[in-house]
Amino acid sequence: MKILVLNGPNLNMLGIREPEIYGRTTYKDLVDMIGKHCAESGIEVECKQSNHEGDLVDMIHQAYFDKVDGIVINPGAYTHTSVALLDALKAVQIPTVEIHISRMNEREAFRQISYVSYYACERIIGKGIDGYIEAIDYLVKHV
Ligand code: CA2
Repeated sequence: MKILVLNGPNLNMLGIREPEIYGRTTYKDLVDMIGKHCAESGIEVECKQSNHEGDLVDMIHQAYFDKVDGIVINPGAYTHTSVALLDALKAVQIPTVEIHISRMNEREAFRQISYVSYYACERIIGKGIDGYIEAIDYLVKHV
């Protein structure tokens, strides 16, 4: 089983700013945690992050050519704006779990829309960084 974990804009800043919303775990800690969990579970995993919408689209396309079995995506702010990410996911037809660290449903009105949710087979919201592990395990169980 091969999984791609994709993080969008500003998530490279995890643990550095706004710890009251996103916690104190850094992006490197997150990648290490995911790597450890996947190694223990015999899952091949790659973690990628970009602050650029087109790069994220390219990474989703590449997942198709790399024969990735499942995608875990936190699109960051592109969650609320990007039809391009939704279309890329629809194009590659790879099972995808959407994850958000914060309880975005309880935040500003503009965070209530998620374009990616129109494709995602599961959504994990507000469970902190543990949500990434839950998302991976969901894919392992259902794909
Ligand atoms: O809760 C989430 O995971 C979000 O996807 C995070 C996005 C936000 O735009 C979404 O509404 C919800 C923002 C990511 C910003 O990450 C930062 C991390 C640390 C410091 C500053 C920003």
